[in-house]
Amino acid sequence: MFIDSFKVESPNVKYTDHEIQSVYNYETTELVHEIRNGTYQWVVKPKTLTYEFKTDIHLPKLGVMLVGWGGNNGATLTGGVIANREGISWATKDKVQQANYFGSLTQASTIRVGSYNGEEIYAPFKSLLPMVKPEDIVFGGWDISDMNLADAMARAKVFDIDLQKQLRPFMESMVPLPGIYDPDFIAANQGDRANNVIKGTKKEQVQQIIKDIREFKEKNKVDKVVVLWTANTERYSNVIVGLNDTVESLMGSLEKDVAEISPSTLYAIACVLENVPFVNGSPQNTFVPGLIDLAIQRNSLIGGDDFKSGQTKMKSVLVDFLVGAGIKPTSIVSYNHLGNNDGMNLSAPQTFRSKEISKSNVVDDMVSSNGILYEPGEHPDHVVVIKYVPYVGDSKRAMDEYTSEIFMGGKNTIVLHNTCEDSLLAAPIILDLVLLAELSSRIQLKAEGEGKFHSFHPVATILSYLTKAPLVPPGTPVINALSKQRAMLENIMRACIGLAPENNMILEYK
Ligand code: NAI
Ligand code: DG6
Repeated sequence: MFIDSFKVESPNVKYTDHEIQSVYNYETTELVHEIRNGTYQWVVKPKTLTYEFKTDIHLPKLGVMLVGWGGNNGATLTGGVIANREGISWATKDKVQQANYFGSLTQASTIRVGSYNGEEIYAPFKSLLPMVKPEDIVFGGWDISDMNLADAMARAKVFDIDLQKQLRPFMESMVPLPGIYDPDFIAANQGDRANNVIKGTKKEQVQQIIKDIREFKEKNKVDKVVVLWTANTERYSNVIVGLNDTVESLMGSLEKDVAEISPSTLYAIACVLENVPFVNGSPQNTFVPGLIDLAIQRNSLIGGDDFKSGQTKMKSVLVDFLVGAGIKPTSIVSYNHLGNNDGMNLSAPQTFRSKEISKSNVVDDMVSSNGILYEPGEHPDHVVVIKYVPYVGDSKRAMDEYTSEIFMGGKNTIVLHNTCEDSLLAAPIILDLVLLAELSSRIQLKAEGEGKFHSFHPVATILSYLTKAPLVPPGTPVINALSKQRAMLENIMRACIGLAPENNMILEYK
């Protein structure tokens, strides 16, 4: 059974006019490795830590500024939200299609809230905590191409033509602001697109981005802005001592107009200086060490990297299942071909390399979790291939072959073939990223013994369900397994309303 909303009644939770306060007992373990009876032993000690959470329930008017607004993802997200807001439906060859948010964790998934008369009761994920409605977001952003969003939507060839016709009047007047263009960081084949660029030194470019954010806020009367990079994948920038390894070196390099600071890092610097959350949806190392330190210093949210939309999402489910079932994946080969502008940009070796890195490291946590299957340091062979095939446009083909060792030396090969519009997978993820980034900025917490409430660590691990290569604070484990990432997010939100984590024990029926 499905319910729309619910309220928690508990001594651990209090709803006031402006916030939800909760007290939450975090059940965890402490490990000790010590000599007992003359030999080293691992000892696991259950431990309970009490946390307090408070969530501001005032929903801000939210502005979302996309870097790469006129790209396939930017145009698809903007059009999709407008279609939902306006209640647009359109004729396809199959049926009359209604706008929806399928593929969005926050808008289209549910959580279990309990059992009622022997029936499982589910509620919308978004009912856990007050969240901004997508239709209330004001969209804007930058693009190195000056094409308006209606034409960008047509260029993307993602939406059905009947939908495009209905969206056009809403999107024609949306024109991206000039962006920071540096041909050294993206493929040479993008040069023809760059007719809308910010001139000047790198420092002046950062100042322009800050000015743009302020003017956007002012013009649209928004309370908060989240900036998200959905522009072309860049090559990795070199991380060099004295260049970008500390806050001082990064800011010093900015003053000196050093060439190796990438456009994405420049946008991110602007956002951190302006205390505006910045999320990176592409794989490049925007968050060089100096930038991460700057964000930590200024307590400004950063999150990323690289949307986890299709093939990798499947991988982080399938490998988790295989390893969790005691089956040993030994070879994972992932091909994709696509024909959109992203595919064209990724046809250059240096930008492909960024994507190859983020697509390749996604099974490490699952592999290292099973020392029965894998020797220390042992990994499955893992190969990632991406080819640009213009004809298929945004409709990406992903083919995967997983070979595993099973019982008594047997081999098991699973082959997957997935065809789907890449931007229709990415757009709902972008929506979730900005909504969750905004929500997380309204949550404060305090562990027992801590004097004051504080926000989450500025490196937003809470977003990791949505990214291929979750950015984590130094020294924090990276979790890629999708079910663990979802549980982390859901359980933190449950803690904010004084609910225990979903434990799936269903003891009441045992
Ligand atoms: P796209 O090529 O259609 O759009 C990118 C846009 O960024 C273009 O309009 C381009 O003009 C603009 N741009 C490039 N550099 C810029 C800069 N420095 N400042 C402002 N604008 C700039 O690509 P698409 O398909 O929208 O993908 C966007 C990004 O998202 C790519 O990096 C892609 O790898 C990444 N991504 C996409 C996924 C998907 O499922 N669609 C999943 C994971 C990541
Ligand atoms: C080719 O792989 C294009 C990429 O931008 C992907 O579409 C994107 O990284 C999505 O990857 P995945 O592995 O999540 O489907």
